[in-house]
Amino acid sequence: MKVTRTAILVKPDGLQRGLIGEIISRFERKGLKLVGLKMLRMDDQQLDQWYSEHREKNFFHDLKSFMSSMPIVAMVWEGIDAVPVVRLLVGTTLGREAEGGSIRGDFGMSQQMNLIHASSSNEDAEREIDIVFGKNELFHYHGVTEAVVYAEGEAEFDENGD
Ligand code: FUP
Repeated sequence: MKVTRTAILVKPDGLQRGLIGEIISRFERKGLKLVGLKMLRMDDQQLDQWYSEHREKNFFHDLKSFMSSMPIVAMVWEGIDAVPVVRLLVGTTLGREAEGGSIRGDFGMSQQMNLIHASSSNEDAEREIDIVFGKNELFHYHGVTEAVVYAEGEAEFDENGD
C-alpha cells in the first residue's frame, strides 16, 4: 500500500500548554514518519485559504484571530492511511467529548482551543501542505524502523521524491 501524507498544526493553545514534544512523541511512537516541520505565524491570506470551507460560519473570524494570535508549529507526517490514522490519535473536535487516549481527549476541554489541527482527507492534506510548506521543505528519506513498523512489501515509499 502506498504511503500518504497528512498536515498537522499545533495551535496557539498547544504551544502555550507545552504539548509540542508530547504530540510529536505520540506520532513517532505510532510509527509515522516526520517529513516536514516548521514554526510560523500564519498570516491572513494563509488562514483564509486554510479555513476556506468555514468562510461563511459564525466562528470564522474568531477562529482566524485565535490562529494568528501566536506562532504555531506545522508538521507533515507520512504513513499508510496517514490521514485517518492521525485523526484517530487526535480525537473528535470538542475536547470535552473526545475519546480518552486521544490528544484532545487527554488534554483538551474546548471546541476552539482544541490544541491541534489534522487534515480530514488526502485532498485537504495536499492543499494544506501547499499553503505552509515549499517543495524543498519536505523530505524524502529512508526510515530505519520501517522494516519493523511494516511487514515486508506492505508499504510503498517514495524515497527519491517526486
Ligand atoms: P476538526 O476537523 O476536528 O479540526 O474540526 P472542524 O473542521 O469541524 O473545525 C475547524 C476548527 O473550527 C476547529 F479547530 C474548531 C473550530 N470551531 C470553532 O471554533 N467553533 C465551532 O463552533 C466549530 C469549530
